[in-house]
Amino acid sequence: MALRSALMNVMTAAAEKAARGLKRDFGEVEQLQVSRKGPSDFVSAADLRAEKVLMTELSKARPKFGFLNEEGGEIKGEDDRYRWIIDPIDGTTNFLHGIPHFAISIALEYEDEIVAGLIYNPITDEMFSAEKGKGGSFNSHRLRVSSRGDLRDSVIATGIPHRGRGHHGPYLKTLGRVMENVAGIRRMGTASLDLAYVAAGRCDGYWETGLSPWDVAAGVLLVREAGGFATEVAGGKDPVYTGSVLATNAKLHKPLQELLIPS
Ligand code: LIP
Repeated sequence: MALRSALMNVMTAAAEKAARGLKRDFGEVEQLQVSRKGPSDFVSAADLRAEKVLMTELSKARPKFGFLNEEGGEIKGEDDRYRWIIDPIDGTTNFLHGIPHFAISIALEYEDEIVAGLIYNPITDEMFSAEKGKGGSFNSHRLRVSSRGDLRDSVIATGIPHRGRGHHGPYLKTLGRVMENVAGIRRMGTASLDLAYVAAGRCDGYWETGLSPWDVAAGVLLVREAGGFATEVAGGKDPVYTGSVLATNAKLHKPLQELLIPS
């Protein structure tokens, strides 16, 4: 495995620092679960705290870069070619319910292109990262998508629209078509980790719509650097800003897309 670049060192250090606070806060949420008021105010505060740590650490190392954040929105940098796109807790609903499946997601954009991405689950201590043109890594292994070519053997992740989000009827029809043709469907609740799992070959494909750039910017790069395809569901090249994502290993893109959008 090649030595980690200076840029990746910066991203890793920021994620590890934010993760320490999130781990403490997650322990607290597990306690708050049983209280009547529930932990939602506490979780919003944890989200903001983690975002602040990420911004402080990333700005210390790269003071001129801007930000696009889930919590704080867009902050212009002195060098407008570079922008961090960060989600301090992707999978907020899981976090809020004490489910240990959430992640910090950090992407770096250079002149409108994602050039580096890192996704870290602080609870499992699994870190997935990639740089454009250099491949990716998962802890100390090389990231590589699965080689399954038959949908019948494949595990496909998705995001199911919930209250107030998405078109439930059409989604259920699509899901029905996919269900009948695959070995298993997973709805794990964290888009960045769904993409990281495709990049690591744990899942063979993933689709979801209605997402935001901070949910997917890092993960899309990871999938591509791991030898997979990441497009919009309809095939367009901009999953990050349309929030419509179809990510698969190298063989399943067309067959899965044909189920999602039947001709
Ligand atoms: C979440 C995504 C998840 C999606 C949720 C939500 P958040 O991001 O990771 O896959 O289904 O609706 O968008 O809000 O936890 O950062």
